[in-house]
Amino acid sequence: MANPNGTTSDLRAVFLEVYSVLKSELLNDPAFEWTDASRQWVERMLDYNVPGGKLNRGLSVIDSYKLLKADELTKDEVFLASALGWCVEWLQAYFLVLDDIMDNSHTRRGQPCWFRVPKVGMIAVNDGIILRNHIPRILKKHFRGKPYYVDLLDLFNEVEFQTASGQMIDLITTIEGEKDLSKYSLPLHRRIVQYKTAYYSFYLPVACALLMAGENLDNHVNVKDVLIDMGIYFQVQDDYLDCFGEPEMIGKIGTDIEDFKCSWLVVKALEHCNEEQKKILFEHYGKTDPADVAKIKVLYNEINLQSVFTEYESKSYEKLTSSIEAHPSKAVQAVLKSFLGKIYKRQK
Ligand code: GPP
Ligand code: MG
Ligand code: MG
Ligand code: MG
Repeated sequence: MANPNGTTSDLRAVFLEVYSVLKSELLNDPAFEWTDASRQWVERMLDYNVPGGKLNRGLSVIDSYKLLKADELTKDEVFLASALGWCVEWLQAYFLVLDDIMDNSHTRRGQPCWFRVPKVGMIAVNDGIILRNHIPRILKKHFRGKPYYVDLLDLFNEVEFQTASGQMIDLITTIEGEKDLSKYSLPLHRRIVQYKTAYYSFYLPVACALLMAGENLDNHVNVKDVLIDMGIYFQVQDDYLDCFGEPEMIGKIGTDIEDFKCSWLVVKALEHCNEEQKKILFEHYGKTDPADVAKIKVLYNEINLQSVFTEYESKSYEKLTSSIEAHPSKAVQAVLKSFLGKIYKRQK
């Protein structure tokens, strides 16, 4: 039976079973002399940070592989596609644990950010490193003999580099004493979100499926371009939800205004406001006092940013759909449409 995001609940259950297998392999990894306490720490850290999200990225690897194969998958193929899906989710967990420290966030997936859990604190930094190091261990155990093994390792390395580079631009625009709203523009926003979000969230899952299907990634540059545009649209939604989403729904409390982020909302606000409103933006954006944040939110409402976003959302959907339909392969079209269907008008 298909649920609203198009993934069968069966598939989700199978996917979660693979999580248990991978976790148990990592918890019994002979490369480390485990004590009960160390094993328990890693198990709790994994359960807290890896499986609790929407799992869209991970499940997309299996969905995409199925569409590319256009054939019933063997048990072995389902396991391998799931393992790759979990590598993407492990990467995401690693990024989120560290991103929440850097963004000084409070909650994630409806619970306190990992570094805010009592007794965790900055051990979370090392946990992030552990999460990151689990990926090549999973790949080595299950893909070492595959002809695409080296390409997989290279893909994860490249995408991690791209994400960290995007994160760096995201962060250095907010340095205390150098905050300058007049530097914020759509091209800067695009550059940040392309790197910090689009490669790992959109290109990576599909690239994993393509490699598993025996494809050469160099032959799929146009697929990559569409996925990058989809990832940019996804991060604009994330920026929008940071301010206008329901924390209970999105599982996190927004911090972009306080953090002086180059969010799509502030870029659009700069575009749409008059001189007086601009003064308010310059004076109150990037301050932690709730009274300052409230002034920014009032201004966003005055200039009707919600409808600017709705307009952007439908335009993006149209553009993405026509780029997808221009693709020669029906299987690839199906992969891209399935991905777009999962995120269009998302509320979380
Ligand atoms: C999303 O930014 C980007 C990431 C989570 C990538 C982090 C990269 C690292 C190298 C740590 P965001 O801060 O808007 O996400 P969220 O709103 O979920 O906190
Ligand atoms: Mg963040
Ligand atoms: Mg961030
Ligand atoms: Mg965000």
